[in-house]
Amino acid sequence: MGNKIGKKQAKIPDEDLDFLATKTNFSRKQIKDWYKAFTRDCPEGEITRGKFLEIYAQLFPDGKAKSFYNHLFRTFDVDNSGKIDFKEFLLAISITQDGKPEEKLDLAFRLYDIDRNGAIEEEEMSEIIKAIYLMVDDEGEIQSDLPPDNRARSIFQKMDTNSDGVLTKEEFIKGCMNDISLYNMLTGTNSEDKIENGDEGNEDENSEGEYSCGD
Ligand SMILES: [Ca+2]
Ligand SMILES: [Ca+2]
Repeated sequence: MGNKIGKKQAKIPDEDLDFLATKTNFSRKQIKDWYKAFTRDCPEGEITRGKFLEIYAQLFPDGKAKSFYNHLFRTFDVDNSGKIDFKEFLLAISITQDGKPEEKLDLAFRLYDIDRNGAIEEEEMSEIIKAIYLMVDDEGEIQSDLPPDNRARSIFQKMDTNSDGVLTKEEFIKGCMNDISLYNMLTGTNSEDKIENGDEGNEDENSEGEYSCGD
């Protein structure tokens, strides 16, 4: 405590508040509270890649999640500015905590489309699946004996319905919607009934600390 820096707490611009109130499931009061916490922890109003990775390094000190969180940073940094601003931050939280299946799939598509060309190439899928394997390796959460390259290839071929070697967003979404285990793996969803009951995902309400700028 006692770290007042004599600066008046910034107030969220009305247009950002309106935007987030429409685009997220948070109330205006919740958005203001998030903004307060965000600007307290990140006085510059943005999270840099370095800062983001620093936070996750504290949560996963063995470094195995680093590659995945590098990709996650890119996914959250919608405008590719190299920083996550408050709007990007809160949209990401809203989707990961309580997003509709379409929103989660949209986010997942961006995660896999590393070069942002609007399609997922097999190398991109392979790279992300490797990063996921590396991260969850020890927790025994991946029920597959296949090495990541083979797993990626088999998922990719299943989804690439016209076999042209790239996944369009449509193919990706269809492939996920037709296979609940794929959906869960590719969107990072644990619940088994997420597709049917997309509005019941309130279990992560206390994860604020994971996303803050740290201290
Ligand atoms: Ca940005
Ligand atoms: Ca791509």
